[in-house]
Amino acid sequence: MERPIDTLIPVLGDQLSLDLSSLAAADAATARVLMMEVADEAGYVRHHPKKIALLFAAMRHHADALRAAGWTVDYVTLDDPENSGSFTGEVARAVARHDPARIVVTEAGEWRVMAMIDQWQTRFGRPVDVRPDTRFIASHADFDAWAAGRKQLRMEFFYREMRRKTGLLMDGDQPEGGAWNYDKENRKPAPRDLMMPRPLSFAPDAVTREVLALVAARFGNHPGRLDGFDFAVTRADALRQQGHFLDHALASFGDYQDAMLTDQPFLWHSILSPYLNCGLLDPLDLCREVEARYRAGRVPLNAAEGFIRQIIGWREYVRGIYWREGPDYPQRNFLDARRPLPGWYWTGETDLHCLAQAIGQTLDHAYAHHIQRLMVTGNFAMLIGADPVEVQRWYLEVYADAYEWVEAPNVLGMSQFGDGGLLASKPYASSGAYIDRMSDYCGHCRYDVKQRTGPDACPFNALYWDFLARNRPRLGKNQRLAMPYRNWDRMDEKTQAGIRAQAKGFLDHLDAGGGYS
Ligand code: FAD
Ligand code: DLZ
Ligand code: SF4
Repeated sequence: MERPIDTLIPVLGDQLSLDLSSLAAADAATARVLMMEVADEAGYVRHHPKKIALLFAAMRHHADALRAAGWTVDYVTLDDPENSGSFTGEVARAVARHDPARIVVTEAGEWRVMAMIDQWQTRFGRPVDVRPDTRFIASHADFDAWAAGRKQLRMEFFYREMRRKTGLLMDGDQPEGGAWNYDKENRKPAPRDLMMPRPLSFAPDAVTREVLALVAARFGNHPGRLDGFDFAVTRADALRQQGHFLDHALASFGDYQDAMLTDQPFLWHSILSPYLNCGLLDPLDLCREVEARYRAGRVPLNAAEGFIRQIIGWREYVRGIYWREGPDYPQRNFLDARRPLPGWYWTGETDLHCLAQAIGQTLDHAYAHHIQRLMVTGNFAMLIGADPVEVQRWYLEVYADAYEWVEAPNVLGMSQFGDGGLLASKPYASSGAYIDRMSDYCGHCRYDVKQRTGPDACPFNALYWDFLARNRPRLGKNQRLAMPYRNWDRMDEKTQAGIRAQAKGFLDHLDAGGGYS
């Protein structure tokens, strides 16, 4: 006789791990796992079709993995005629089906979904046990304890705590090699003639092909290309991509971390964030593998340290900030920026070559690497004064790795300075010179990166100075901007007026719907 179900375990689309805390708190013999493709999640922003396909295909394969591990899974597909379209609606139907004594769920990755879960106990009249997400290294309490009483929450100091906590790249209580951070060695422009690794390509199986047909039919009008979908959708394949990165790209990851090259979207990056964020890969396991390669003498310290810092430093830190700052954090707008994003952010049709590259690759692959996100699309959006809520929505839509906990601090805090300096000590604003130094983009561009004014001048140049000038009341006292403000003050009035007129001409053109295309 079948035993009654005592525990319902909703497993969300970014919780695709067999080591999930909710599973650890239940007995497979008397629990029912609930996985659900729901219209609300797929539609709360216009996610890139590749992102939805990744999630649905990975969810369907994960349901099989759970079954193979002994769990019984109710899986609700998007096209199930009974599908209510929401997490709460599907939990309600599962409660009605199984009448479980309790619900156990791993905490959600964002405030929006936590607000839903918080209502379940009252709504369903039974205990709801919300377990911490143990896939992260720092718990909320760890982060709050670190942050308490500090005037500034700088990533670097948090990162050192995480090194100590995990023991990664430690030599006793000292950092391996004598320094905590080798970032200075990680700023080389990429040479074109080196053999560049490409991420592995995974041919869709029958399950994934069914998802692709569903996504094409339901979300084909979302921005981004679905064709060419070749993400890993199982843990085994995600581990293959991890191994491929460790073997072929990690050694150069540090050196070329900030580099950009025309028609080379991936360079020496890992392309692992979509898998880390949905649960197919484990961040700490990955870091231990990276350390092992360093200890075996297979990769240099600047590469291993640089990579580990991104995961146990930045990734954990932005999550800590997101939960600490509360649900209103994404609404902040320190620079009072109100301009809509240009329509060509959704098409890539612009003659600013750097933006055409970063946006085009994003629409093709649901991926761009960090410096493209920060110093091209993010920098440009901040320089033109784009509304940070709109900028965040764009990032949340177009990247396969985007979930609010990681997207919002990166976009609002790091890239738009929308939190006024909580996360970044100064705005990541730059003229065309930075892009020219770190890429080959400017050589392919119709604009001249050396000119500030005139019809061929690189738009970033005038926009950069105009950004500083118009935001002086808010930024003028920032010590880290003292030098650029001094340089601006050294220019004569006529030069300043020419630059500002150039920027105004460009912004007027954007406001009139001009695409520079
Ligand atoms: P690699 O360059 O190989 O780095 C290794 C890993 O480090 C990544 O997989 C990621 O897990 C982690 N990592 C690196 N930098 C960060 C960071 N700043 N914050 C968190 N994790 C980091 N990352 C996301 O996962 N989701 C997002 O929605 C997202 N939005 C971003 C928006 C902006 C404006 C910026 C500037 C950065 C954003 N990032 C985001 C961080 C970073 O750009 C991506 O994690 C990275 O590009 C993913 O590609 P990769 O796996 O090849 O990374
Ligand atoms: C991103 C996403 C999408 C597109 N669709 C689903 C879905 O149908 N079902 C699901 O469980 N999860 C989905 N997700 C991921 C969720 O949005 C993610 O689990 C929450 O953001 C966590 O707070
Ligand atoms: Fe971008 Fe300016 Fe370089 Fe063109 S010249 S690629 S617009 S930075």
